[in-house]
Amino acid sequence: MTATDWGSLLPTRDDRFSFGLWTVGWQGVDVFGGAIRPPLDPAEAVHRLSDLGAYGVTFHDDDVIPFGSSASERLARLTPFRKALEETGLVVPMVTTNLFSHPVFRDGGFTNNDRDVRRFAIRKTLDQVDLAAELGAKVFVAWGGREGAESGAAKDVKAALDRYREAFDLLGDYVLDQGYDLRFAIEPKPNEPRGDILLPTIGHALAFINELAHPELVGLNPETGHEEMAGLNYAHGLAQALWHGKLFHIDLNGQTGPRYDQDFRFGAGNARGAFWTVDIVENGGYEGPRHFDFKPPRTEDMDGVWASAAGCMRNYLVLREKVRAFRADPEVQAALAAARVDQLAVPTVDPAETLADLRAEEFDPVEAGRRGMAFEHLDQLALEHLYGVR
Ligand code: GLT
Ligand code: MN
Ligand code: MN
Repeated sequence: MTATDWGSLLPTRDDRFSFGLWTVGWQGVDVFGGAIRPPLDPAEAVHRLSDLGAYGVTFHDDDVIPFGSSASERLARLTPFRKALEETGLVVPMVTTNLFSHPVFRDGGFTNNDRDVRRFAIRKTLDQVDLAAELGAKVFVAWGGREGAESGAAKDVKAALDRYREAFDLLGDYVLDQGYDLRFAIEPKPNEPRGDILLPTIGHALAFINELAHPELVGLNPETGHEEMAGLNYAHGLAQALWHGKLFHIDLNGQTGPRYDQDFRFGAGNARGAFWTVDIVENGGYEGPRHFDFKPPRTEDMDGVWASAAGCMRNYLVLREKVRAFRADPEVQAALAAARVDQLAVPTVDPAETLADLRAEEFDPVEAGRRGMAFEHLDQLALEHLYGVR
């Protein structure tokens, strides 16, 4: 095996890296302080991301068209953005609606207690669905950041889920009526900005999708940090979403355990988790964009923002090399065999067998109980690839 030339590992369009406009455009407003960076023009973001090697940009309606814009203002904002896309060849693989920033969404959009707000949220989303179709986006993300509660009696959770389902059913009907080639991807998150958010994990969202009128139109957009905030294993969550055929999109970033939503650049935070994330994304059958949803820390000026964005892609590529080397390593293959990983693919009972056959089988649990699984050696090999000593 030839040694990797780490210096020449640069992102290309074929890697399909995409970024939300709200990521590099985040001005650093947080709970404790206001903006520390200037607003970023969407067209400039498109050019800078293109220069860095991205292939796509994604955005909320409000990221390009300020809330409350008239039809002429809308056009005036969209025209230079479209021009930047044409000039760079960047694509828009996904878009989404902002149903969380304006005060009107203080209690959420689709599940707001106020019916007029819910109706407004659906109208706002329909407008963005039309724009999605126009720009060729294939995925429409639904992050229900404000769909939730801080207190008990304030939210009838079962009624909220009825309204949530109603919204997705209406949106699904609309996409089918219009003949749009567009699917929805729910993005779970356990908390923040609400005390508790509805559809808090991948598992909750999967169960919810099964109750919809058009479940085939709705899948998931799991985010690294959102699963890890709940102490969950992101790579396992991705694997289960793939198993259900529901991994429509991904939000890659970095997080260090259960605490506030850190949105670090991808590869920062839980590096071991990031290794297994790249392994499942590359080898598990996911075919969508490698989308980064991170927040360049408030310490950074605009140079730091672009360094942080470049770091997301570079860390992905570095980990992809390490995952490939791990999978190709003959010692790893021997360790996988010793750990009997392949045996799990064999059905437990043959189709030709009966349960009577199964029950009649001789088995010595004492002897079988002495067998070690040899997982530690296998995991050590993975860590040595990750640490760069193999
Ligand atoms: C917001 C949130 C993200 C979501 C975005 C899509 S907006 O920044 O923190 O996780 O993916 O609405
Ligand atoms: Mn996200
Ligand atoms: Mn996040």
